[in-house]
Amino acid sequence: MGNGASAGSSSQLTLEGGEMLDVAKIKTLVPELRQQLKQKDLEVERLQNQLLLTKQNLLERESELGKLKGEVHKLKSVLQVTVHKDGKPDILSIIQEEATMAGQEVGRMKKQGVSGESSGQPNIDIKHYDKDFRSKQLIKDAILDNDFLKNLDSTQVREIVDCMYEKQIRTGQCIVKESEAGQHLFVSAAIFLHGSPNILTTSYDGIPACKLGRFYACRCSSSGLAVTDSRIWVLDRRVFQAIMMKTGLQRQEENIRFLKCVPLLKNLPSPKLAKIADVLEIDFFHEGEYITREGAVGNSFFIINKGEVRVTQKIQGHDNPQEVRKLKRGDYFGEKALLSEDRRTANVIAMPPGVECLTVDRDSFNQLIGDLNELREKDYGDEARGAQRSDGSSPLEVISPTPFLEAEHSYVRLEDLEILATLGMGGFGRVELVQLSTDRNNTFALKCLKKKHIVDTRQQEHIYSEKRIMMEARSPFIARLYRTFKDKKYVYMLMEVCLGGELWTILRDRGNFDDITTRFCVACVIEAFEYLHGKGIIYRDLKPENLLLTNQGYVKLVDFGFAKKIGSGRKTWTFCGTPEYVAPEIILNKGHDQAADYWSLGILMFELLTGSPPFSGSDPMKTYNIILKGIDVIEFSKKISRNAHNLIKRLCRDNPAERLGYGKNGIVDIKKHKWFQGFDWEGLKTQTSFVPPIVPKVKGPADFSNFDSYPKDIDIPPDETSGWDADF
Ligand code: 6J7
Repeated sequence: MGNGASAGSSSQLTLEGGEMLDVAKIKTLVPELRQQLKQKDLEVERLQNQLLLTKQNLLERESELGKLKGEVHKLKSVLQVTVHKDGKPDILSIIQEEATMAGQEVGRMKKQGVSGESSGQPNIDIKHYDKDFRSKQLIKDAILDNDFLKNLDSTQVREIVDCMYEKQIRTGQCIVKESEAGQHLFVSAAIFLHGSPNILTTSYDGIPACKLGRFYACRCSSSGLAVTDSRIWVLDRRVFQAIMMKTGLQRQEENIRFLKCVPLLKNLPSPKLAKIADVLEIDFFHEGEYITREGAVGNSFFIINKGEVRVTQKIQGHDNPQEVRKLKRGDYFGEKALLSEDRRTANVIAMPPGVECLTVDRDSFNQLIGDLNELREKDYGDEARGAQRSDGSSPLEVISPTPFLEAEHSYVRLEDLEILATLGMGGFGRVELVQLSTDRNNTFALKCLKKKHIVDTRQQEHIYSEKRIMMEARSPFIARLYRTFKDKKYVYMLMEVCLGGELWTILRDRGNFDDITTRFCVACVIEAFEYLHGKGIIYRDLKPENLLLTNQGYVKLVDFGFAKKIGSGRKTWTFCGTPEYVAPEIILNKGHDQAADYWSLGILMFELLTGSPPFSGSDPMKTYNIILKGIDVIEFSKKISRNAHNLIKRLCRDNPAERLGYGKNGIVDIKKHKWFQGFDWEGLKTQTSFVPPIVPKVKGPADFSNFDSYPKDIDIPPDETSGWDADF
């Protein structure tokens, strides 16, 4: 009996409050009470189940909340990069940007890099297909009518025309599948295409913009459906790349071959000749035409490729200019106005049947040729008429530091690492802050790359290149890579951690940086570039997202996924970079080199000073179109000082060879620019006498508070066991 009741007489029970209960009556109640108890038990069970469900629901909600937080962060970021010139966010751009990004990689909020497959030299058979004159003309017209392709030279256009093959399509056949990355270029003649109403609504005799978008390895949201049986001309993307590469190399080789025959230049080292070959323009002059006119302002230097010229001058005692000499193939002229005068000192006139000259403009001349002694000491015998000499200075060579390799942190094993937080994430995987279980003060950044994603996006070669370059790099302005691991699902990179956070996050929170902060950040990047370029490496993915702050506030370059060792005077053709930051020669597939990094330096300056990059469209194709219009059409905000404006323009020249940094002094020319006047380069290099403009608060080796928070990883990638990573 419980505490609350006592036995009264034999047939009665007395409850605590004095209430009397008849035992016989109770006995009759027992089954009913049992039944009630059972029901209560069932109810408890039901409630417990409900509680469990709610808990599960709660967990799901928590995970959703995490995702939502990511989305909010993403939207915030997109807002930052799509703010219009009037300072107001462009909602349409945001939506489109979202759509574009969603098409490429869910969950990314920062500017995202794109890359063609890392195939290196495409080993492709360039096959020609017979076609009649009308078809050839049709394809050619379509090419010349396209904003991108019209920039190609005639040899390239001819090759493309010859390599296109015919394909029959049936009514209703989908020409471009929604999910297909751009593998083909189509020229559709009198074919009616329709797809999503905003892009393909009408007939095309040329290349629809979206097809070209696919061609440039980005996606778009439209499909092309044939509404009648018809024919299209097709070019495989890899053949296009091979053509661009072959013709680019051929042109460069031809120019170099010729330059080697020019007595003035024949002793120059090959990398220098390659650079000169890059800047050459070919100009044709009809017989009798004045190529230079005495007394006129002159800005070009000429080398005769075909034909002959007459040189005449005003001579005292003669009414008319007198001929002083003739020049032939391989001879040059026009240096005097560039060296000491800005006016021409003689007339140079084309002789019959006309003359073809290789022309170099003033900037390129000064950077690449102007220091040659032969030019500076040239004496035409007309000193009495005021010709002057000027002194030259010897070019500064960039000395590449010897790599110092050491097996630092080689003792660390993957299983000794404990994850503390996520520092960054993307489609590739995540970067985790990890600590050594045996020494908690020892923290690292562990980049975990999904092998399946690497294989799907054909980035194997880039990953190896990233490893090679980062393992060897020893610069205070480049994050260290200590060692790598791999398992069935991931490859891992164990890297130095920079707990000051991403420059991108700080820029997002502050809106823009002042001149001093920007100068400091750009200077750190220049130091990193000087180191890399000295080793023949191009970086190709500069943007605030790839710059981290150390605890002291110095800037380090991270993410070498697109970096490549090309050597000196060489070019590469793989499409690489982040749309807003890619240089025109990359878009146009002309072959690119270190000069593409100088372009991106100008873009970085602009973005840091204003908060958004100068060239930005609602999708990558629009961005590329804006880039091709050039920096001159971009409005510069008042936030950009006069000197900064000047430097940006000199870095963002359309012609790579004209960019500051590409000349004979290399990157030193950038360091000497007025915007850097008084800047303590030595102090920066040694990281001693310098107080960085942003000194982050970092409480300890495990303090990740300077990074945004990321949702937990719920996506477990499948195993990838093809073996491509055997040597990783
Ligand atoms: Br070729 C040649 N011969 C002469 C000459 O006798 N006197 C001068 N002043 N110039 C000569 N030239 C070339 C020289 O490269 O003609 C070019 C006219 O333009 C001159 O350079 P420029 O003064 O820039």
